[in-house]
Amino acid sequence: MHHKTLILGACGQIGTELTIALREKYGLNNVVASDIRATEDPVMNAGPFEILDATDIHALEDVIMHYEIETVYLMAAMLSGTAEKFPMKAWSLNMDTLFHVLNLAKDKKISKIFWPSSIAVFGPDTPKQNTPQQCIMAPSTVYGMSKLAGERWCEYYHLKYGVDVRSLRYPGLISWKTQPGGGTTDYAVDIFHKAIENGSYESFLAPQTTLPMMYMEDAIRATLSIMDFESTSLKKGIAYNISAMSFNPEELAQEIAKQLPGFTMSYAPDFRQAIADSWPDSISDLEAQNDWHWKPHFNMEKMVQDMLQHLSP
Ligand code: AKB
Repeated sequence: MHHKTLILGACGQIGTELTIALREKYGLNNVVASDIRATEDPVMNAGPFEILDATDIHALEDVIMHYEIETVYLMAAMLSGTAEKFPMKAWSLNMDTLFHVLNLAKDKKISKIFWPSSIAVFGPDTPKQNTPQQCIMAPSTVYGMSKLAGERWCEYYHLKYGVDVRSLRYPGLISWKTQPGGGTTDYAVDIFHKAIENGSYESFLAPQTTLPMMYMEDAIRATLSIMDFESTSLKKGIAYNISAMSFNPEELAQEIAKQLPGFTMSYAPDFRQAIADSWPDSISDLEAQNDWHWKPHFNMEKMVQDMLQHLSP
């Protein structure tokens, strides 16, 4: 079967691993990777790659028509830390690109969308522990507001126009292949690079700041699984909570030190502390378990082992 897929923001942290996974599954030529800048990365250039600004609807439509794209993964976005510095730019990037793909699906030019939401949809009044799928949200960050608004629009387009859009509320994602950029949970990736290079790390979040996290391998599996799942138990148009592990910088440092003796951590919280303080400590993914059988494979210990193994020289 000819199943053509386009990834927007393919060079980013999630986009890179999604490109690899989708090409393995559907074949190199059936998955078009795209990003705003050219890349020398052999991973991207192993199959079709397009330089594409996802805010440019005409360019986007041209690529979709040219390759006869059926499914779009919209991974281009500005994350929480950068969005606080450039609120208007973040809002237009995060919202315009979503409207473009939703409207293309409404006009039947594509048939399926994946759009990532985030734990950032929750805010300071949200229950902190085991946060349920539905509760008070009221995010206090620009990024969180764009994600919550995006969730509402996805549901609206699904109910009103029958658009097949699927979504997950990703926790902080930890990976070794590509570094994240501009997020509040980025410390949990940085720490591994610095631990291996220097044996020490200065955290921009305070020691007790607990946040929900997930290893990239699980996040990619969750993404492919929600996109493949075809049963009435799956609610389309809603963004599911998914969960794997929760820890704070001190606990992560202790686990790294167990596996990399001598590692030391210091703390210098910056503006991202306030963002992290507004997010839950842990997430309940009961609905994802029930509706499409979600289950993570990696806990913190297994994740640390795998990260150190892949990043160590
Ligand atoms: C961020 O920190 O902004 C992201 C997220 C939790 O969505 N990693």
